[in-house]
Amino acid sequence: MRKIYLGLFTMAFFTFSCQAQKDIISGPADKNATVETKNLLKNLKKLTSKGIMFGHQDDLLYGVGWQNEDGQSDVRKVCGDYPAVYGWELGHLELGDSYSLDSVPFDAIRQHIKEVYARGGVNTISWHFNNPLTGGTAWDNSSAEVVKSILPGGSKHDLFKTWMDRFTNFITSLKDEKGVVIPIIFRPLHEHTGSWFWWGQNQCSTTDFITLWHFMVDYLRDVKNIHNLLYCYSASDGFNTVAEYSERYPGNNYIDMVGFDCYQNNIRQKSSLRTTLNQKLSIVAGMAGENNKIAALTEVGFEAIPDTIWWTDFLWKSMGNTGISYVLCWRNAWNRTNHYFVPYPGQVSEKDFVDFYNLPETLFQKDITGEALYH
Ligand code: BMA
Repeated sequence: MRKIYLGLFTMAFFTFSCQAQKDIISGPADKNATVETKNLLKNLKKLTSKGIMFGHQDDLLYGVGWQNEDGQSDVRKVCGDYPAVYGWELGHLELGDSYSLDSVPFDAIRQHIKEVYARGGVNTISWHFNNPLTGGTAWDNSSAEVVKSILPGGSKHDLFKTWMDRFTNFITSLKDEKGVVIPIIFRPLHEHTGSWFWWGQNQCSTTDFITLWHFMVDYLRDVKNIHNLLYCYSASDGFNTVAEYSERYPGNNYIDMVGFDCYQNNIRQKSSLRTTLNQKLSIVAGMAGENNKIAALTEVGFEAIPDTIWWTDFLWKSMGNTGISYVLCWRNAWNRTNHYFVPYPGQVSEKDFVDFYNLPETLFQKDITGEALYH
């Protein structure tokens, strides 16, 4: 009997200490998140049993051959429905500019975020902010001192706080007509496992990266009282194990979603990439499940989509069985030749995109309208 008690006690202790170590939480990382933000997280989790939401960067702002036309969307032109998820990019907001690094007025982004929220879609934000130490772009990876310089005590800390304040002003301006602040999936410091941005793997230590993440969340959440953000940890695809993927994970109290970005670069790569993408998504979805988080393919694409069956034969086959929440394809630039990642009418993968749209488990706006994600 004593042995049984001892065994039970050990098991209970073990379970407890594992949980304590992982600090599994049920709601958002922000305990004071608004009701709508809490509901969004809860409903996103629920929705993973139904399918994978389709997302597109800058979908309503411009597309191939057009720019700034009300109600327009390349996704809608091709399949008759809007995406379920929209990515928006805030690079240069930190400078106080009124146009983003992609020449988009921030006012237009704000307007579209409101429009998406009003019809029950999901908004996510990335931020290619400039290099605060050198004054270069986000891609200026010339110095390994940048992250340190913006941490408390660093020479650029005050400057960085002014950037966070500008971000705060933008985020608090995202309100519906009743004054409800709109929930946003915030995906800062993305692709940090690569070394092409100033916050990348070779540009800062693990400790400094995590300290920066903590500073940003603490500042927004506890100092600025921002409570409409879900925080997304989004690596690049250069990892092979969960340990590599999680090396700079800021902890369960600082993260709501986990994902990574992955691009196909040539036709020959297709079958090997399909296999590895599926494996990596399974790793991340498994890690999300264990930590009570949601997983996503936060950026994906094959520039100019030269593969006529890319959607059903590559994308769906790589992710269909992984239980992720959403997939986001990158933008269809109007001012950069062949820089597009979803089809437009007449594009070679158009028909296959419609087949992808018609799969019961791909979710677009019409599939999620009834889900009332914010309620
Ligand atoms: C990149 C490209 C760039 C763009 C940047 C930020 O992948 O699309 O043209 O400036 O994203 O949106």
